[in-house]
Amino acid sequence: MTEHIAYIGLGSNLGNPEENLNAALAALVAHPQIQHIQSSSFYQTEPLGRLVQPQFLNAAAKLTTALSCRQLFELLQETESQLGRERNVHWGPRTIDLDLLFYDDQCIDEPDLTVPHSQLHLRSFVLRGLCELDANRVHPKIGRTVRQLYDRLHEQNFSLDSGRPQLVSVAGNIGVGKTTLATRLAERLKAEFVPEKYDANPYLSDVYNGHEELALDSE
Ligand code: A4P
Ligand code: MG
Repeated sequence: MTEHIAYIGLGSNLGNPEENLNAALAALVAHPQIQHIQSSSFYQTEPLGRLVQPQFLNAAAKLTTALSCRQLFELLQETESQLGRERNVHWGPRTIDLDLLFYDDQCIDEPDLTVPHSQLHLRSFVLRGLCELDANRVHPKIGRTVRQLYDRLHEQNFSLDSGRPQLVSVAGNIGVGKTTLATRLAERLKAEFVPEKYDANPYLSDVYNGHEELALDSE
């Protein structure tokens, strides 16, 4: 029997969140094909999302299982339903949310299932628990440890709006109009314009003084 290691994220902000997280862990450990489950501490977090809603209680858990990734995902969804989760408001308050964060080092991209969880690297409320469990675990797509991912967020959470570009980098030869293009894009997209800091670039003056071999470094 092949054993797999999976990590899940738990969240609740309705009813008694502590009881809800405990009930979810108990339901999972009671499953015959889940051998072992280890939970992080439970910690309170500010809600990410557009709605005014109560604070969340979040945690992460590590488990060993013979279930396939898809079977485990289905078990998480069943467990959510058993614990009274109703899917009505996207990102709204919920009795329990169980997200599949990692399943071994598998990368899965299917219409209803993305593993590693597509937003985990943007969420302190997920990474904090992962750090408690296994700070040196490397995200198989990003190639950074969960500790590195957590530290760079400074306790914040971010969301990706897939309908908008997140970062547009404008690169090109000197004098072709990069600054003009970037300024206009920033206005049009209501984005922040981050100009290159010319005076902090140690190579530029050398390039202008004829050291063409440093042109790449200057970029
Ligand atoms: N889905 C795809 N991949 C996965 C995966 N690896 N694990 C799909 C779990 N689900 C996955 O999830 C929406 C769809 O994601 C599912 O149909 C599933 O096929 P959902 O749980 O039905 O709906 P949702 O939870 O409202 O949406 P979503 O996008 O999963 O929200 P999140 O990402 O779970 O965020 N703030 C704090 N502080 N703490 C929280 O725990 N949670 C959320 C919900 C928002 N703000 C929060 C917290
Ligand atoms: Mg979810």
